Amino acid sequence: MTSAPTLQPKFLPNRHDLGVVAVGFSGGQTKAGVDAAPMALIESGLIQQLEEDLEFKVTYDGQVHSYTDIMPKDDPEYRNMKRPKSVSAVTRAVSEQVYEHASKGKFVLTLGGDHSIAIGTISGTARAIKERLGRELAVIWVDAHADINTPETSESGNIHGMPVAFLTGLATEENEETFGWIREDQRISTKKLVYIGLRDIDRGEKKILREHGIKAFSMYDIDRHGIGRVMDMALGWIGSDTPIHLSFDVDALDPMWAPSTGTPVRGGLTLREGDFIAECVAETGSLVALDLVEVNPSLDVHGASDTVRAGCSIVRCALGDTLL
Ligand SMILES: [Mn+2]
Repeated sequence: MTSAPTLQPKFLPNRHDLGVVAVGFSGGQTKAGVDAAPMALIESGLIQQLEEDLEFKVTYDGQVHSYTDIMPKDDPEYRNMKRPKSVSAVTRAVSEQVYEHASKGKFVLTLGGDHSIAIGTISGTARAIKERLGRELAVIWVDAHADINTPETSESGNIHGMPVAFLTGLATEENEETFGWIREDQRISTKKLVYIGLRDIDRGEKKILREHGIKAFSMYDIDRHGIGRVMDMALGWIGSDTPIHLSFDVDALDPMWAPSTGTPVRGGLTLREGDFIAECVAETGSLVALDLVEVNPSLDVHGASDTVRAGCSIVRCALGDTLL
């Protein structure tokens, strides 16, 4: 049983206003099906639960965007990136969609899609928060992977492994058509970024994390300290006066709980640890935006409904649902 949260958000004028963006995009990686996630989440009743149980006033245009009209016909590999123009065009459009809600002071929920779309969501939130409040945005990235490869360090060339590099300016581009559209006010600082749940990091990424002193809590830290202590440390690092964007990759959960995802890695978060992370971030009152990405209902069809349910639960927890 769910009930409406009573907490007043610190950085949003009205706790009831929620903008939803449904991004049916899979071009940041090679497996089909992740574009069907928004519909699967919505069909399982997610938006209805947010409206009826959590008393949100939801602004949603009623469509899962596929961006076919802006997809370039010709999109060869460039700097080792696969489909660079497509991902750039889509994330640029997503950035505008998210900004549209965030600039009006709404909480923004984005349902993906693969994790490349976070280039759009976080750039949109960062820009709106800077304009509206003159503050920097913090990002909590919950994931099995760090997604911080530059085009040059990436082994696969899949852009869903690079969003954090573009968002922090570790990877840059001049050309508008290939992420050159990302401006300074749309970026985040490596000092305001915190990872939770990491367990599959590429060699180049390890070097980047170390060299830039990026705060990261791997599964080792969760085993050592417990998820409660890890959340205290993660939120302590960000501080209580900074708006937070939570980008939640469902592959952070152990495949036992969320098997239907493109790059599952064993040894992950339990279902409760995933919900607990979202609950703790919600309790701060600082959360202004949430992404839920990488649910792929076509992979491990037997586990698809479990994965969708886990995703819905994380969203409800981040939006203030509590057990009691
Ligand atoms: Mn990811």
